Amino acid sequence: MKPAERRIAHLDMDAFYASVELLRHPELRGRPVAIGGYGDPSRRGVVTTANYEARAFGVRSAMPMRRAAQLCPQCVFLPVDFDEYRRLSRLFKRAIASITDQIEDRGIDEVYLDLGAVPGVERARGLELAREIKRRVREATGLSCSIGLAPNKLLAKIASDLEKPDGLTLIEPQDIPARIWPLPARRINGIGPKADERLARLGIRTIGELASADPDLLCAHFGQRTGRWMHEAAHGRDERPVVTYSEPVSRSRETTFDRDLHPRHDWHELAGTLASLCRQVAADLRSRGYAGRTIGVKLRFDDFRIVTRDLSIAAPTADEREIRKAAFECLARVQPQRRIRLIGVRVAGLAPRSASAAPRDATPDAVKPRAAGAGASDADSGAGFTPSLFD
Ligand code: TTP
Ligand code: MG
Ligand code: MG
Repeated sequence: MKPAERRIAHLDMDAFYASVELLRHPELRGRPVAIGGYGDPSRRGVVTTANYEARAFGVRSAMPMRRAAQLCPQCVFLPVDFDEYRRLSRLFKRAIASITDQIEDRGIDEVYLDLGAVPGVERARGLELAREIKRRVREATGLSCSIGLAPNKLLAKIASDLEKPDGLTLIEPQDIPARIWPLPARRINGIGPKADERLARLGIRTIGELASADPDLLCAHFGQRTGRWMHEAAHGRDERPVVTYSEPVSRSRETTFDRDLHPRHDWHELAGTLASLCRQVAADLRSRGYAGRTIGVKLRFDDFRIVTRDLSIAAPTADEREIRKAAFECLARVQPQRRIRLIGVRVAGLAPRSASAAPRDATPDAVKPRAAGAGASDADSGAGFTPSLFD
């Protein structure tokens, strides 16, 4: 099929963690709400997300909680509850799976769908089907989402963000000049802050400016591959297929301490936290049916410097004790010169566990566990999932 004929949707839940919290705290509806850390802005941690009421005050993902409280003193802060977000994530993906199995899982709150072969897609250029998907998601979860419809993933992803929350946006090739070109270059998934800055230095700020830039200039600055890709992307061209299955790369958990810990004097607290993170990662792996060979530890010091150490063991494991043993070996290889602000554990080199050890709650085929939780590596989400991902 020619790319122009495809009908791709990108679906992204609205203010996901915050909306899930509002399901069980309906009394907070209409008030500004931010989710992060312990839910206490006087303690440390960053905002994972905020509802749209809080965003109106400038509260944003990845902002220190304290800063959020300054911007919006009446904001209600709630702690993160990944298990609950994962549960709702499974629910909304299952609701979509009742319509199509052509689902690419892109993280806890978003998916790409290839709607090309779904009955009814021809009606209203796919809008009717997209409305039905939104209806089913809401029915299954009580939550709203935004959908972008386009001939490819690149445009669908940009489109889903254009009318948030509860948006539904169709972008056809002829809409590109009017709707895509005025947007900042950063809206292209894959152009991060660094590339954006380098583009700005070339005088390129919008996607339209990128589209009209000389491809040779782009190649000279960013290399052949990236330069050519930027040129194509700015013209809304993208032929990547919807990939319905992929394995997770790693699982990780990390936590920021309330106060910076002294590596010797606060050893008990440090070791206790590391052990608890190992327990969480092990449980996470087991519930998803994965085991990993490479176990790593990450420390962030009070000067924000990060060190990581990892080691690989002979066979993949999801065993808490084995993970803990390796994690403490990694920790012993760090010579901390400063106080410790954050500690994290990661298990990588994942493989599905043997059939005998398979999880009871296997996810439906179309929604394999990849990136279905916090901390999954997910370059496409653009989210970073800072609270639980190694950078
Ligand atoms: P997003 O889809 O980026 O954001 P969102 O769903 O909260 O809001 P929007 O309506 O703009 O889509 O991320 C999904 C969830 O991932 C979000 O609810 C919380 C989490 N997250 C983090 O933990 N850290 C981050 O830096 C970001 C951006 C998101
Ligand atoms: Mg979202
Ligand atoms: Mg998202």
